[in-house]
Amino acid sequence: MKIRCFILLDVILVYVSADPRNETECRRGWIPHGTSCYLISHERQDWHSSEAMCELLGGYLVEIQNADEDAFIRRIVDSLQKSVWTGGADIEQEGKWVWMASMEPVNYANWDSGEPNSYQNSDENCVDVRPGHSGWNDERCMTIQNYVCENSEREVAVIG
Ligand SMILES: [Ca+2]
Ligand SMILES: [Ca+2]
Repeated sequence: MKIRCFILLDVILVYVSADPRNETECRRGWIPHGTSCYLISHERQDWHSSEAMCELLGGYLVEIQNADEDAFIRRIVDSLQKSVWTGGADIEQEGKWVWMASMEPVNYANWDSGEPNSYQNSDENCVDVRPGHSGWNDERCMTIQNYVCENSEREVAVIG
């Protein structure tokens, strides 16, 4: 019985590795990292349109939950040399930062020094990551810029 199980497992593993999506672990154009896949936009949108675009593409605006994911997004931004929207905002309650797709509070946070500052009372309610900065910034949501989508569809190979 035990042997039969192992044979069955082998068959499943062969089948899984034959799945074309598993070779890249993410859909075409999406970059794998950790347990997620990421898409860097070519075009620029305000925050709300960025959120809508990510949804349309089968994801959500990136939610940065830990230092590792933060460093990954930082590398993207620094190589792109462009600011990108994340899914963080304090739209519903000033000063209460939330990842809007999951509605999870921003527990891990890496604000740039002096941020979030709602610069000159300009109502900066959306979180972006800017090149050349080590932390995040609050920015006016109507600012047009690039964005990063995330989805959790990454297929991580099972080691049997
Ligand atoms: Ca995430
Ligand atoms: Ca700011």
